[in-house]
Amino acid sequence: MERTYIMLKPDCVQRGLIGEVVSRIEHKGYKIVEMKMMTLSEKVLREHYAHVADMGFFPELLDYMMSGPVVAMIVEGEGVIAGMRRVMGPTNNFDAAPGTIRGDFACSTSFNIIHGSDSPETAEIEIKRFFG
Ligand code: IDP
Ligand code: MG
Repeated sequence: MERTYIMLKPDCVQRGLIGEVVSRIEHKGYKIVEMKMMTLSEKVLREHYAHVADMGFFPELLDYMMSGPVVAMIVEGEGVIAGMRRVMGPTNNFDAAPGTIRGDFACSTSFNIIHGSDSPETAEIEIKRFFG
């Protein structure tokens, strides 16, 4: 069965939205097969966000992602990688429609509640990165 890496970001935890977001994932019918709370190091974040390291918002992204603990998960289901991206909504805050997690809860494009792998290749790498 397909697996993806999902991470509830520090704003999700700080705003008391863990239950709400986990419940949406479960209600969709996906299965949470691993879950842990952790605080991320700058080293792992520089790897995880290497594709945006040249962007102006990168220093702010590092500070945000280290501002508190995250909840890391492996989520399993048919077509779960693309499916979770649809449940999450797109990166751009304005494009994230109501009914999606980001559309309902994200205040901005930077502070956007949740991460989900964007392809089978990245899912495999990210599951290894955060779960070994
Ligand atoms: P994704 O999280 O939807 O896959 P990516 O393009 O991989 O989006 O970007 C990683 C993270 O960097 C985003 O989730 C968001 O927190 C931050 N980010 C991306 N684009 C912007 C932007 O234009 N302004 C501020 N932060 C951004
Ligand atoms: Mg991404």
